[in-house]
Amino acid sequence: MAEGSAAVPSTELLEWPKKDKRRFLHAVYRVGDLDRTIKFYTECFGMKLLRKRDIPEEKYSNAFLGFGPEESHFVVELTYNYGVTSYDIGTGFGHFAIATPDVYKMVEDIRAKGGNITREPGPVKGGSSVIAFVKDPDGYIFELIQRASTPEPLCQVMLRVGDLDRSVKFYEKALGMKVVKKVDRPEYKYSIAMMGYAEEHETTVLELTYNYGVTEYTKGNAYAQVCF
Ligand SMILES: N[C@@H](CCC(=O)N[C@@H](CS)C(=O)NCC(=O)O)C(=O)O
Repeated sequence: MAEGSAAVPSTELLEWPKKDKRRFLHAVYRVGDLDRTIKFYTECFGMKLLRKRDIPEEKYSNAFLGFGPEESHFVVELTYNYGVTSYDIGTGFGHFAIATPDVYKMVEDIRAKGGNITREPGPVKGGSSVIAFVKDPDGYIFELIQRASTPEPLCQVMLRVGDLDRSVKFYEKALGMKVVKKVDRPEYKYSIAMMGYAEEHETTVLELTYNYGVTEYTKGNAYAQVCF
C-alpha cells in the first residue's frame, strides 16, 4: 500500500466474512470393528448413525456418525479396512470432546453400559471446567466437557504439537482459522491454543496442546485427518 493512502476495504471484502461457510466437516479415522464402534457411540454417547457405505472393490467400509446431520454438524467418519482389527493411535492425536450438560450423569450411564472411564468426572487440573475421559473400543479418547447447552456437542479435536507458534501460524495461514482462546498452565507444563472458525461454544474447534519441551509425537496408523 502506498504511504498515506487510506485502507478502505471494498464492500465485497467486508461482505465476504458474512458469507464464509468454512467449518469442520468430519474427522476420519480407522477402527477394528465397525459395528462395535457404532454400538458404542450410539449407546454411550448418543450419536446417530447418519450413513454407511461399503466399497468392496477397495476392501473397506465407512460409517458416519454425529449429533446432527452432516449438512450442519461436525461428524466422525469411521473407516473399517477388511480384516484389520487393530491400529496404533500414536501419541500426536489427543482426543475428541463431547459437550454435555451433566458429565457426572453421562459417566454413570457409560459405566453402566460397560464403557471404560479413564478419568473420573471433576474440575480440570488447574481450571474449573468439569471434565472426564472415556476410552472407546479402539482406544480413542473422548473428553466429556460440562456445558449448559451447545449447538455442536462434538466440540473439539485435540492434537499435540511440537511448536505451538508454528502450528498456530499454519492453521491461520493455510486454513484461515483464528485463535479463539489461549491457555498456559505452567504448573502442569503445557499450553493450549483453541483454533477455529467461530467461538468455541458455537462450533467445533481444534485444541492444539504443547507440552513444555516435547517437540515430537508419533502419528501411528489409526488417526487419518480432519476435513474442513
Ligand atoms: N500432558 C497433557 C497436557 C494437556 C492437558 O493436560 N489437558 C488437560 C485438559 S485441557 C487435561 O487433560 N487435564 C487432565 C486432568 O484434569 O485430569 C497432554 O498431553 O494430554
